[in-house]
Amino acid sequence: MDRPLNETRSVCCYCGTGCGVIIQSAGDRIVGVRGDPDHPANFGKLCAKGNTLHLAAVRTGRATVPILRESRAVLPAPTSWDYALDVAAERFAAIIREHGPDAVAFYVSGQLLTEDYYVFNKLARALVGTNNIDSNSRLCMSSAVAAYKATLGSDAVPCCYEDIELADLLLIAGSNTAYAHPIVFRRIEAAKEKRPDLKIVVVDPRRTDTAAAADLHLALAPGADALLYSAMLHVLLWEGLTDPAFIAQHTEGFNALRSQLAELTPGAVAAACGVRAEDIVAAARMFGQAKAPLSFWCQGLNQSIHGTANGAALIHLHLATGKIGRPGMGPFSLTGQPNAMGGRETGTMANLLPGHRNLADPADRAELARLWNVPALPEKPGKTAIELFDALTNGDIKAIWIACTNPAQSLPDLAKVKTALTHAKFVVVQDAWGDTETAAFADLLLPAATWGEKDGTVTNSERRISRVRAAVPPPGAARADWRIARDFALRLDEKLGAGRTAQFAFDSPAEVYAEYVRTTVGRDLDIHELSHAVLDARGPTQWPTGAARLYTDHRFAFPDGKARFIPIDTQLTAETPDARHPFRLLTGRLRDQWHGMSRTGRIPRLYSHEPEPRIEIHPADLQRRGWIDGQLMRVKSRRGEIVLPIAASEEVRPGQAFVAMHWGRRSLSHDGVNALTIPVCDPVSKQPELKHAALRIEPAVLPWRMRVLRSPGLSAEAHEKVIEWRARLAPLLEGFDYAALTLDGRERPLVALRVAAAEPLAIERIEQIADALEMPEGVCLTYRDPAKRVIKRARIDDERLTGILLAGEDLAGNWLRAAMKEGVPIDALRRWLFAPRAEPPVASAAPRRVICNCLDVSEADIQREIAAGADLPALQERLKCGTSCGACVQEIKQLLGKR
Ligand SMILES: Nc1nc2c(c(=O)[nH]1)N[C@H]1C(S)=C(S)[C@@H](COP(=O)(O)OP(=O)(O)OC[C@H]3O[C@@H](n4cnc5c(=O)[nH]c(N)nc54)[C@H](O)[C@@H]3O)O[C@H]1N2
Ligand SMILES: Nc1nc2c(c(=O)[nH]1)N[C@H]1C(S)=C(S)[C@@H](COP(=O)(O)OP(=O)(O)OC[C@H]3O[C@@H](n4cnc5c(=O)[nH]c(N)nc54)[C@H](O)[C@@H]3O)O[C@H]1N2
Ligand code: SF4
Ligand SMILES: [Mo]
Repeated sequence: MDRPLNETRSVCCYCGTGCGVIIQSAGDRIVGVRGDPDHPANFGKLCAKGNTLHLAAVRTGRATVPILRESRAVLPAPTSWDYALDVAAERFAAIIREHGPDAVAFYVSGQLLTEDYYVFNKLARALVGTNNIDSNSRLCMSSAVAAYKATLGSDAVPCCYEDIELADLLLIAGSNTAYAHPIVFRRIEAAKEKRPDLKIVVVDPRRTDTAAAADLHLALAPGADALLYSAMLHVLLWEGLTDPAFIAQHTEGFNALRSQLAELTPGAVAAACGVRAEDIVAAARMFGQAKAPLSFWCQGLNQSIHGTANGAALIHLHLATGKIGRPGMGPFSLTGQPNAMGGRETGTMANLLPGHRNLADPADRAELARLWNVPALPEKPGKTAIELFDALTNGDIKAIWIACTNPAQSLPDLAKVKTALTHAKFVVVQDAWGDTETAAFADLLLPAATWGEKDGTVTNSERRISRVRAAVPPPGAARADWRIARDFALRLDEKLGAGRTAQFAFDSPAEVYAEYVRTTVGRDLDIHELSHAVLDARGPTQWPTGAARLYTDHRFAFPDGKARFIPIDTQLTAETPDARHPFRLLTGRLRDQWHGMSRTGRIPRLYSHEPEPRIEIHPADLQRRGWIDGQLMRVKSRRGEIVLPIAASEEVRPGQAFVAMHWGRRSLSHDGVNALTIPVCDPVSKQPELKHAALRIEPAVLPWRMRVLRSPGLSAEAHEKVIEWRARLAPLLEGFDYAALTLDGRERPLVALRVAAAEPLAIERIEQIADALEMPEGVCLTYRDPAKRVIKRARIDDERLTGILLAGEDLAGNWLRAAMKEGVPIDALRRWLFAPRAEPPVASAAPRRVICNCLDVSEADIQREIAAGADLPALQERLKCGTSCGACVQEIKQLLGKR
């Protein structure tokens, strides 16, 4: 009998949009999710990632017990929490005693809850006595933090989502909102539809879905943002579109900047910016003439060697025109992770302290020491992410505690990161999943509870604090992050004899929160009257309590109340392409995948929009060099080399190459794009330039091919089964010249492996893969051609094809994949199974690219209706595509545009 459904209000654990969700559970299982109609971030809408959250509630791959590797000579083995935490405390205490507190470090994450952050932060500073606590927000928001602090005096987003409806110009800079903040983008689309005179300017080197929706797209040269916005400001000045009274009354530093701007005319910078001078002038006029300009920015600006200047140059436009602090206007940094904001508020970065305090400020340190009831807090600056991993390599830091982030996939120059993790004396990894790239380096792997199992709070991009609630208990022995940090603190305190037990006497996340809010008293983010109970009663609330917008009186957060203009760095990128490395790499996100894919990578349907890893290059570059679509390429930077199939794309310009950040060691035989990226940072924000590098691209000669597909067909356990197969295959990718492991399908999910090699694979390796997929020779149809070294094998269950292995010749791979996903009866396929034919023998088996993921509508279906004369409403009526989350509407419009 079906158990009744419980419904629990919580928040989506992906992007900083912060959509409210309602989790549906039966017993201890999460079975569904829907948008929370009452949540002001999304009013019930969810994107494809949010809509499928419940499908990640699988067991395979979850970390469920602590796993300890007693020494590097022995294999890791399961252990108890008591023993695990004891060993961890002993190892940390020994290192602290011998080498001092700065010999250990904590590397945490924008995906932790506020309560988790607070305990980790207190543990590092008030117990260990080190400021070596940094967060993956260093890779993400730290340039935005630095830009806000340098210009407005505090790290506070002054705007709110409602401003989208009130703005008359949207300047979207270095943000692919359509993919990365889909529900914000829905709101932008709705505003534009309602008020077609709302102008949209997008600044992005690539013609993204976001750029395609713009009135003006400035496809700027990578790294040229600070230059571009400064040239726009030059035009504003020249054309009298600034507000001199506002500048005089409410700002400092304009005269110094003005002399720098004098030379930055549109004509002088157009070539470096890669855009026409007229377009710079047009964008400036649109900004200057707008009554309410609203600027969004994200990683295209932040992940740069001058990310701080990029953000500041954008904020300057608002300050020089006085267009800030009123409805519909202002500089709005979109937060990446669900609680990067909470990390900033609780001061969980090397240079910050809780309650928007600064480590460098002695008064701030003293005040916090008082609140924490400790004599003093450490003064020496802590190491930021990149520095921290360098210090592991050179031995300055010997032990690291990594929580809720996967640095062996997400940091730049991974060869270096892996050396660092190997050099470290003791690596603790606290993760919800046990099979991440970083977990492979763990001496101690601690199983963490995750979305749907945790209780606490998060803050979204518009400073809105929401309650996160548990719907089910965590699996096995997994525990909430705040609790793991607390339990470790108590044990470490014992080993160090520090006498700080009272400081960690929290019994619930509500208690942690109660203490945290006391650190905000009198600060710009004062929320001292909030508590879990108050938030439960009031619902999602903005800080400072209830304020929709900041700086409405035009008093900024510097002591004199005046905002600042700062000097602008106009270098483009750390690395400039040259004859040896002529291509410019750009990196970024896909619509339906999240970071290292530890969650989305287990959901077959989320692969359908971008089925496989690839490097996108402009068709003109392919033509010029005689490369063909799909060909495997060696992609090299000064730091590493990877192999990827090439894909022609008009989204990039000639000379550019785009690779998504998501594909790592569990999807590929190599580390993915961060094998190539450069660990050079912005000098102020210390954020690395993850977006850019110079590349060399050349054909990879790997003529031997293998394709393996396996599906459990239709069954209740089908999903769990494919991810189990995927988990068995992932460790086997190591050592292939090229291998890509992906999922696909919906009702009939499948796992797909593609291999390319210089030489035919040894038969034992082929058998190893077949065994992992339960396809040994005995249960399969087999075909062999020893002369050509071809082996083919098919598994058939219930009159359907459930497995196929094509080694040595894989022409039929595509249509067999389609046939398998659709469950085409084997009789229609049998005589073609082992035939080398690229075309499907049956019509329904054509490869299918899905555009609308919610309602499973393919590009072919849409093209067919378009050919029959359908417009957007007709498509939505007939196929229902784009009527659920709406993320594909932009792409459908592009297909309509090509008609
Ligand atoms: N689907 C999905 N959504 C996500 C995430 C995810 O993994 N998947 N992650 C979340 C997180 S943590 C973050 S930080 C955000 C990131 O959100 P975004 O920053 O919007 O996403 P990205 O694709 O990383 O980069 C945005 C754009 O910057 C452009 N760009 C590259 N170089 C430059 C440049 O020099 N100047 C300008 N102006 N633009 C440039 C790229 O072409 C890209 O289109 O997304 C969040 N949302
Ligand atoms: N080339 C390139 N590299 C990039 C970027 C880029 O644009 N280009 N973007 C950068 C940016 S902006 C970001 S934010 C980073 C993201 O990089 P990461 O932080 O490495 O990304 P995730 O894969 O989200 O890692 C989160 C980890 O936490 C685990 N986890 C999930 N929920 C929980 C939980 O509740 N508790 C615990 N303890 N663990 C949990 C997940 O399994 C996963 O392993 O990548 C950066 N790297
Ligand atoms: S936009 Fe999508 S990924 Fe972001 S919070 Fe909302 S549902 Fe989650
Ligand atoms: Mo991020």
